[in-house]
Amino acid sequence: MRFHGFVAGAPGAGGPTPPRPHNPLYATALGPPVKVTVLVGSRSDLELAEKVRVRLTEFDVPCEVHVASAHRTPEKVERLVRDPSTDVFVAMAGLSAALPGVVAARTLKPVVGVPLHRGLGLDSLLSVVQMPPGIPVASVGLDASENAALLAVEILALAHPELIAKLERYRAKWREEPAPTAPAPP
Ligand code: AIR
Repeated sequence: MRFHGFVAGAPGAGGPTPPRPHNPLYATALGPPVKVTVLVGSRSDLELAEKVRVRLTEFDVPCEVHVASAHRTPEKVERLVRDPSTDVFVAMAGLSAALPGVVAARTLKPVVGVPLHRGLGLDSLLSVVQMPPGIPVASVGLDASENAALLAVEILALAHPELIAKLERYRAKWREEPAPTAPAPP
């Protein structure tokens, strides 16, 4: 499974997939280059985007972070969505969080949406989750940057099974019992 810059509604959509441009920057231990592109609606969201980037880096998954708002800089969003070297998008925004849905509307690649808790919480959560039929966004919980990164890795693992062992090791950490504490002195 690999998507090669296949953009919904783009000229040629539905026809043969164009070849993926080789970008040595993204050639990694994973073999064929992969890339996750993280979009955030504002500079004020960058801290959570950084958590996604750090987690992806632990999995050796290259990642780019861009500030691009569906409302303030829609042309930039459009341009980034058309990047043929992106495999999975993670889109994060607060308030009226249209960003994940707007990205999903312009691509057939998987989009992981992260509603950010900036206002009520419910505002961004519903904006990301309540997509109309036909344009799915895989939403994680409010501010759940960790899960967004892991979901992106799980999607990539479908085509890059070498990621599965890393995911298994990560899961195993959650099963580890805490080290027994020494009994309190009498
Ligand atoms: N936002 C930016 N453009 C559209 C939306 N929904 C979101 C950002 C941020 C919030 O508005 O994702 O979480 C507040 O942005 P700022 O720049 O005022 O801090």
